[in-house]
Amino acid sequence: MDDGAERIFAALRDVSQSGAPLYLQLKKNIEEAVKRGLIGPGDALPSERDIAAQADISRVTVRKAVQDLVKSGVLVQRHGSGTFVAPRMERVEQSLSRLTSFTEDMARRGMAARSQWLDRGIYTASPDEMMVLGLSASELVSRLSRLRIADETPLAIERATISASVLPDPHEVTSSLYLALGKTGHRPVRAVQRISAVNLGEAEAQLLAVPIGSACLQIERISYLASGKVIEFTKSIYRGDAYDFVAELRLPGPDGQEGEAT
Ligand code: 16G
Repeated sequence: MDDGAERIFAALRDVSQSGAPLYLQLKKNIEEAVKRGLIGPGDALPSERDIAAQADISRVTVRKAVQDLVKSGVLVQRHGSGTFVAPRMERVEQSLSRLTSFTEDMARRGMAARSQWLDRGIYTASPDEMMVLGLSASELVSRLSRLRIADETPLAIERATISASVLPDPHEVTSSLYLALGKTGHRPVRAVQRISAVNLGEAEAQLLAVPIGSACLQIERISYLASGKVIEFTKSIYRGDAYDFVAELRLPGPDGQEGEAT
């Protein structure tokens, strides 16, 4: 047994029969072990069976404690490889002056970007989509909803809508929406972004692997072609503990126009 597992077991052994329900005691012990640094970010938790044997409690009790800790963001579960202490988030600094894609932003930072598809299909446009994209009631849209992941950490949920006349088959988008739009000459050249603060509900918190109610940034991006036509309407939720959006501000010139670059 390695050192890490030995230390964790030491912290788990004193789950006793007294007082609070056993799963709550185990949960508290694991939380304490993380807080005291006995197990650090990214460390693997021993298997359910080993914890149950060491603490002399049932596997159902262990599962309940672990599931609660996954829900509250202390632990993360990776299918097929086990349960780990949640990695400490390196904050991503994102400029608000460049129109880039998630894939490009992550590549620039040397991070591997991937997406988990939440929805991808053709729909009739909602009133909001009709208004923003300038469509009539009979027109269709391609909707693409993705959990955006960098280096295996979920960072954002993005729900993009593109007119179906521009993107008739949303399955043409594989890794990057902007790459797919660029192939048909529809990559946006300008965008307006609105950022507001919200607290996460249960479903979104689970997808982003953070506690329910966590602070996050809700972003609405409306992107334009050079012709001035709106091409993209995307509503996103970005993790508040992961992102800093940075804007450069300049003094206005004497005529109230934007100042010269220095
Ligand atoms: C960015 C954009 C999003 C765009 C996506 C395309 C924000 C808030 N959002 O994440 O509007 O759809 O990039 O990324 O910046 P992709 O080309 O990698 O699919």
